[in-house]
Amino acid sequence: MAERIRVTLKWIKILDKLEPFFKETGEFRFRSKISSDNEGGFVAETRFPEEGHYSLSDKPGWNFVTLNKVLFEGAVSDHLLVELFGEEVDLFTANDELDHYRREFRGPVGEWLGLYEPADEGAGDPENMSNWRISYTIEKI
Ligand SMILES: [Ca+2]
Ligand SMILES: [Ca+2]
Ligand SMILES: [Ca+2]
Repeated sequence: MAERIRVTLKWIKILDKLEPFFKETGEFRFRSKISSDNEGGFVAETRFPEEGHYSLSDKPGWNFVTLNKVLFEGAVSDHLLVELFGEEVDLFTANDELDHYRREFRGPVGEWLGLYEPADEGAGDPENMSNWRISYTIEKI
């Protein structure tokens, strides 16, 4: 049975600014890709910020961006794939990529509604990557 859900990205924390030591902040851009093979299959992509970049450091107080951004609203029945990409923009060399986040949900929607955060699954927590951390919710609407 299809259920309507909402995926909301709460925040992002940068652990490596991917810049030389003398540069205080990096120029970060992000992209989400929410997809499913349900309902005939779909892909919903969102870029943020819409223009420009976030200036973020990896120092406490400067490495955090509160987003509360809705990445997807729609119907699914038993499959959802959440992917997040981040890059730090460089002018004269290729942009630096943050780790690719990928988490796939299968089975009844009710089993995977909830809060996904970096510190609740021990070592290898998927939301706790080598160079960034994320937190998001999947809720029924
Ligand atoms: Ca860089
Ligand atoms: Ca840069
Ligand atoms: Ca987690």
